[in-house]
Amino acid sequence: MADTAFTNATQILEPFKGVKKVTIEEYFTSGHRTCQGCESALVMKLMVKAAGPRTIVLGSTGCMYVANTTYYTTPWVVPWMHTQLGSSGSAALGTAAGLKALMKKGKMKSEPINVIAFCGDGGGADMGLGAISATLTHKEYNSLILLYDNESYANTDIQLSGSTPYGANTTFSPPGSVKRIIHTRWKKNTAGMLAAGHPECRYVATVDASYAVEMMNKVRKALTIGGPTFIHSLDPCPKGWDYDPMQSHELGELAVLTGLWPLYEVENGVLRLIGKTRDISDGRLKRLPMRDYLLRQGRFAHFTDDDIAYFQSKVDEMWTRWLIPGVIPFRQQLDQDKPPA
Ligand SMILES: Cc1ncc(C[n+]2csc(CCOP(=O)(O)OP(=O)(O)O)c2C)c(N)n1
Ligand code: SF4
Ligand SMILES: [Mg+2]
Repeated sequence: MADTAFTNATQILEPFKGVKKVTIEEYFTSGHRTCQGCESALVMKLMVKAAGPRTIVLGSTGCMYVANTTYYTTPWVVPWMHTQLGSSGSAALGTAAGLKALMKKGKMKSEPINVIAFCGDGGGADMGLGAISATLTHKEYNSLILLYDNESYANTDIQLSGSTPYGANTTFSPPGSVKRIIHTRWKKNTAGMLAAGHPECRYVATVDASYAVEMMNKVRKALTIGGPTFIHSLDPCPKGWDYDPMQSHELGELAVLTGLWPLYEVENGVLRLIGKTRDISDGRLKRLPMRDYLLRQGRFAHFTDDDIAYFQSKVDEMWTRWLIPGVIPFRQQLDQDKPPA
């Protein structure tokens, strides 16, 4: 529920109780030029559908800016503004503060208006991380930052970002005959980091558009709860991940079913695992092998069995050794870790 004690009013957006209850109005329509099968475009559509018409959308440079505002065309029905690549956090905070000031001075009607700023993984998890962090410390302003993560700087032709998975073939990490794996770093844990480090932020969640109703309900909850909130979405990208566009939905599901992309929300400091992720955690569902996920994508086509085994072992580690499986990576020291006396 919205807490109006320290924020300007938020809209009360009740969750959609099943797909048949989802509203039919669209606020991200035709007129965009994203690739066929682009999950990030679907995320935009679901995000603003969940938010409704009294919404301002701000977006940093990247595919979801460029392909959605080609000259003379745009799919946005709600007010929309572009902001600089690393500035989704600043844009969210500035807009929320501006609205609040105008309403306070009586220069604009006092009413709840959703402020959503989106960013890509390059713009959000790398370049704009500082601005997002700052925004998440200002509990007096309502805004949602949604990071759509296609795991590369896609708009400039698939350069690797801090969110690119281990070993993936990107234009900055092409596999060669001498060195097969160029990108050797594990993906940054952005949502876990932001949830753990921002005590004033009341809501952080991970989403996946293959679970669309759940995703929209998390957007609705974030906007209702008030203060600064953050949602991280994993988005299959046919161009960057190199697969047939018709597999986008299935790949999104596989990311969750393999345990690679845990779905959770942290609300007022309480963690809740969601859906299939909770089933995995409670032992009702066995994680699918990473092989199924990796070998459907051209960006991992150079992987040997050893590479797949390594990737699998790192995902297993997330589930067996992390302090909170899939969410908080460090763990307490165990007796066997201690060096011999
Ligand atoms: C300060 C700055 N540096 C570089 C660029 C060039 N640039 C435009 S879009 C983009 C990629 C952004 O990647 P990401 O945020 O992941 O969004 P995506 O393109 O993947 O949707 C880059 C590097 C820019 N616009 N501004
Ligand atoms: S490159 Fe990827 S994120 Fe960009 S429009 Fe195409 S599918 Fe979408
Ligand atoms: Mg990206």
